[in-house]
Amino acid sequence: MVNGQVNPVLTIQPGQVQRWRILNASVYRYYKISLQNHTMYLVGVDDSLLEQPVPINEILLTPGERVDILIKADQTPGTYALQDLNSGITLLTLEYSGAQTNDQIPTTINSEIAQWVASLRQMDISSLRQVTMTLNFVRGRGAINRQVFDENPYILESPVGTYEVWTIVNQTGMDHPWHHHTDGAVVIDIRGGDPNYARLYTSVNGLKDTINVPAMGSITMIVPVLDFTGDTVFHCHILGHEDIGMMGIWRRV
Ligand SMILES: [Cu+2]
Repeated sequence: MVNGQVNPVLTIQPGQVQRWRILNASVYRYYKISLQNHTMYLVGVDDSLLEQPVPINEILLTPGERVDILIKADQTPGTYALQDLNSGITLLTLEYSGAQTNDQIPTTINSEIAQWVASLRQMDISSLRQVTMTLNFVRGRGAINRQVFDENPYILESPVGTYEVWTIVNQTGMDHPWHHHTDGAVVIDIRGGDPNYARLYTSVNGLKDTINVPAMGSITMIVPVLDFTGDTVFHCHILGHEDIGMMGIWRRV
């Protein structure tokens, strides 16, 4: 369903550009989204806008991930399917309708955050605190560093005003969408899984808080710990895994 409806129709004027903000609000489904005959222009990720639109033909969206994309109605007027390539299901139908117009895809998004993220990618990470966290199943429960949340939660204490490098290692045979609250992170390495996903998110200058950790693979990110003291959480965003304990406490001191 999209906005609570099965295959709704969305109209677009010929020549019009629309901005779509897409959230995967499913409990566990992974979508690989593609719009028939149309290029999608990625302009935003979970927590920030990019410096310029990135043309893509498909994008993996795991539970909790968000993307902002631009769509231009530059094809023969008709109807086109927004598809999930994983299941073959049509999620939404785009229908050309109304008067011709001629919107342009902007060449720059001009995000100050993107410039800041670009500078973070230049950091000497060897001088930063390195943290490794593992995702596991233990006795049928979910765990981080083999600790189940409601039994004995793993607690990571991070000083506010610092940057840390986190590596999340998936020690299970299935993917898990990692999610942490508060500050978004700069993804610098993804091992395993969809190579397009890894290439995209290790290169775009955006802040992410939900990143797929491939089965038996890993992700590494620079985490700014800049605002807010207190306790928050990180967890797998497959809700069934979070519910059985694949969650930890992030204590910001
Ligand atoms: Cu999971």
